Amino acid sequence: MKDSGLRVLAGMSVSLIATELNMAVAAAVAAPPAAPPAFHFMQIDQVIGGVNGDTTAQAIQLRMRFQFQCFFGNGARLRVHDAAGANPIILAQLDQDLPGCATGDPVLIATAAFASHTVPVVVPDFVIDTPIPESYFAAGSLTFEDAAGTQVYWRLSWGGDGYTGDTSGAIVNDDDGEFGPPWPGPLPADGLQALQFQGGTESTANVDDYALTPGAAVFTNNACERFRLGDPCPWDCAFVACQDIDNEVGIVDFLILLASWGETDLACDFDGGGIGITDLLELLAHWGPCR
Ligand SMILES: [Ca+2]
Ligand SMILES: [Ca+2]
Ligand SMILES: [Ca+2]
Repeated sequence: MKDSGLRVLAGMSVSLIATELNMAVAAAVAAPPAAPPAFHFMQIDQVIGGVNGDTTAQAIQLRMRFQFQCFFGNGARLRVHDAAGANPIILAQLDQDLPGCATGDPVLIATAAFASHTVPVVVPDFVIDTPIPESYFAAGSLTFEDAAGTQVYWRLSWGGDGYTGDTSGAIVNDDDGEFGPPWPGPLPADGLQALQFQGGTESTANVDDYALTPGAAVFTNNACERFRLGDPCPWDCAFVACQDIDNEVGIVDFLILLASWGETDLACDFDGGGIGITDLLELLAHWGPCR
């Protein structure tokens, strides 16, 4: 009886994988065919300007909107602009191809000081050499663009009416090329929350597309490793694909724990000795968002 129940649940997790594969295929079919493999179909997924007031600790996470968008060797960069859209500063040059190249794969760019705030210690894909100045926090604009700055592929502006600069960007990621109006608040820097993309697959307007994370943010690098700003949350142990990482102890973690019953050396084996009843009970006891 137990075994058949496990088989049903394991089957459910296989069907989740199948759903992921179908979505990946659908996304691949929907992808515009003309552009060569590059980095154009990219969104700014999550940003934090400081951690608990430490404004030297900054991180930006990108997300590939389609597959084959990991070819940064072609030359990309991140820039920030002040409240008037002027005085741009290059935060980071993204100048090497990355191995993770599927739809939804993340790219993590962080300052060296960000490492002292994450569990485990962050391993970013690229380093922010020059952080966003504090004077840009009230209102400003972050752009993901090619290395020459001739094309802005994604733009996140903040500060509401306090930002008076350019809000435009490429139509490959926003149908009308208008990424504004800006998100109304400042760039978050005083706590553990990040500004996170909430929209669909492409940009409509920053004001509608972004919100603060409900709790402490979790950042993910291109190797699918998670770095938390809050307390450790080992029960958020499983995902089918990198883009499933959700900072929540939920159904995916539950199903994969059951499907891996008895196995060792897996993340959901919290107390060692193979995945078993104590692991299951621990997971259930911590059900819900990681705090
Ligand atoms: Ca738009
Ligand atoms: Ca989870
Ligand atoms: Ca165990």
